[in-house]
Order: sequence, then structure tokens, then C-alpha cells
Amino acid sequence: MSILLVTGGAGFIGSNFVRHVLESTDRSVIVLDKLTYAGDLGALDGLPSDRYEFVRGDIADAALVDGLADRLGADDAIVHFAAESHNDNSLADPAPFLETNVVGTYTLIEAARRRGLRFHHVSTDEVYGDLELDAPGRFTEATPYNPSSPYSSTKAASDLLVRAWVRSFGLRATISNCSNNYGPYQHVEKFIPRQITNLLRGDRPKVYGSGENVRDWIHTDDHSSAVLAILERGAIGETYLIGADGERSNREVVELLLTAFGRRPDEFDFVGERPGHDLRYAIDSTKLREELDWRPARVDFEKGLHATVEWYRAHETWWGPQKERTEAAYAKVGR
Ligand code: NAD
Ligand code: TDX
Repeated sequence: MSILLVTGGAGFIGSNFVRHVLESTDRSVIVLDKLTYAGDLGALDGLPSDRYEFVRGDIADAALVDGLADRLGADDAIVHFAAESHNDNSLADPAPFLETNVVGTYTLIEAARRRGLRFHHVSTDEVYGDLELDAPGRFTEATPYNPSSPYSSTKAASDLLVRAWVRSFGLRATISNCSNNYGPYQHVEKFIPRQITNLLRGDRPKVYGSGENVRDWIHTDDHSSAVLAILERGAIGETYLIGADGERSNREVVELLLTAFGRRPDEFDFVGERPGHDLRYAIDSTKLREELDWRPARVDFEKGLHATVEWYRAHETWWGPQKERTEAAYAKVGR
């Protein structure tokens, strides 16, 4: 039975991955998470204590990381989800993004390369910048890096560190770049949970700019199954794009949510624009599908969105404490 050291395992996607691994394999998991504003142990409730251990700490703490890496062997791996993950926060204060996304990733790959450990780096499609709204074309593994925001530039930097460690030191690493995730336990600062929780509180959804910006949505369950497929069957040194053909404009998503709540589809507010707002993301995941035989399971976006609404309706005790603080921060910047 092998061990996965999962960084950021108390966050939205990391916690989903931990559950997926414990349910679908016989591996054990050690979670390393700093429990920032975005981490919550509630997302890990009820896991089997004989196969799961939680360690609170910072991925940029080399002594802590070395101590954990010393417990891993040739069949084990580090799966790296931990990040500062929100574009709007990176515009308000980029410093933690540099520290966690760049120095933190550096600290982990140094620990992995000194011990010859397998490493998987979780990244984002935002490293490629954006696509025109009306032009054809999607991101592929060959698209040049062109990040727009402090968040995406630090994720791009972390990807480049991993690539350089593969080439220079033979680090046994893979990288994945995924599109926008949605599902349970996503922080209410993000687009879909913000609008759902506004509607649950009787408020109106808030749309940036024109609402025409397009995101390519994937359920977080499918992101987890793709990361596990890459970890188990991916070729060392390779990058795989993860996506589920879920392109929707922000306006379309808000209209679907309003309809789900029995409200008129125009009952939302346009608020300020996000500086540097990327227009469109779209993923071509052919390589992952053809080489690793991966397929997304949750391909019906409207069904997944409705299930996510019901999850937030049933879990106000989880998201309620985040909501006031998040909306106060948005109010300060007019979004
Ligand atoms: P999240 O913000 O919900 O969770 C991040 C987790 O990392 C939290 O539990 C937080 O406490 C932890 N963390 C932050 N800084 C840390 C540090 N210095 N040391 C240890 N732990 C730390 O993020 P998410 O949406 O779950 O994203 C997870 C990963 O997936 C990130 O690397 C992100 O770039 C990537 N990603 C996210 C999306 C998306 O749509 N959310 C899409 C593609 C890729
Ligand atoms: O209130 C809002 N209104 C709005 O119109 C918010 C919070 C967002 N938006 C827009 C901005 C984007 O066009 O919705 C879209 C999605 O916004 P976010 O949820 O902030 O996601 P995005 O900026 O696309 O980045 C996400 O996908 C890539 C994740 O947050 C990143 O972690 C991931 O790397």
C-alpha cells in the first residue's frame, strides 16, 4: 500500500481528490495544508483514520516538508494542489501568491528531487492567457505561456520550475493544467458558489464586465479522476490538459442559476470589471483522452449545477461563516 502526500488537501479540489483516492484505491494519504482562509478541515470529515493523516503546515517550510518527504519511498508520491488560487485576491495583494505558488512549489520539488520521489503538479489553464471570444481554437499542451494576472503568472512560474527540474535533475514529475472547476466545498469567493449563495440569501448575482467572458467548466470529481489517471499512467516529464468541453459564458451560467431558483433570468447585477479580465478559456483534452484513456463522467453541466445548488442549500453551516467576510472584501473594490 503506497502513500500520497497531498498538499492543499483541505481545499476545494484537494479534499475531493483525497476522498477519491481513499474510495477508489488502497493507498494512504497524508494531507499537508496550512489551513489558510481557503482551507477547512470540515471538507475532510469522516475519512478513515487508519489510511489518512492530517498535518497542518506551510509547503514553503523546508524542514517540515523534508520531514514528511523522509517518510515516502519509491512507490509513493507528492501530489501538489496547495496554492493561493483566487485571481481577485492576487490583484489586491500578490505577495502570498509568490510565497506559496512559487517558493512553496520550489520547496516541494527540491524535497522530491533529493529523494527521487514521484511528483505531480496541479496547475491551471490560465497559464496560457486567454482566447478571443468569437475565434475558434482551444488551448493545447503546445500553446505558449502568456499569463495575465498575478495568480496565473505565479502558477506559470511554478509550472516552469517543475519542467526545469525534470530536464536538469531528472525529477520524476508530471503536470496537469485544468479548466474551471465547480462542485461541493468551493469557497464562496469563486464565481459559481458566490452566485448560488447570493441567491440562497435572497440577493442578486453579481456579474463582472459584460458577462460575455467564457469559462470551460468541469466538475471537480472529473478533475480528481484525471489527476489520478495521470499519476498512475502518465509519462514522466509530460503535461496533460484536463477539460470536459463545458464552455459557457458567465451570463449563461447566471441565467441557468436564476432559472433554477425560479427567478427571472435578468434578475442579476452588472458590477465593476476585474482588471486584466481574461476573455475566454477552452481546453482541448485530446492527449489525456487518447493516451491515458480518461473520460469525464459528469458531462451534463446543468445537472451538475443543480446538484451543486442543492449541496450549498444543505451546507449553509459550512459556507455561512465565509460569506460576510468575502462580500465585505468585494464591496471594498466595487465588485
Ligand atoms: P483552494 O483555494 O480551494 O484551496 C487551496 C488549499 O491550499 C487550501 O486548503 C489552503 O489552506 C492550502 N494552502 C494555501 N497556501 C498553503 C501553503 N503555503 N501551505 C500549505 N497549504 C496551503 O484551491 P482549489 O480551487 O482547490 O485549487 C487547488 C489547485 O488546483 C491549485 O493549485 C489551483 O491553482 C488549481 N486549479 C484550480 C482550478 C479551479 O477552478 N479552482 C482550476 C485549475 C487548477
Ligand atoms: O462575482 C463574480 N462575478 C463574475 O462575473 C466572480 C467571483 C467572478 N466573475 C467572473 C470572472 C470570471 O470570468 O466569473 C468567471 C470565473 O471567475 P472565478 O471563479 O474567479 O474563476 P477564474 O478567474 O476563471 O479562475 C478559476 O479558474 C482557474 C479559479 O479560481 C482558478 O483557481 C483556476 O486556476
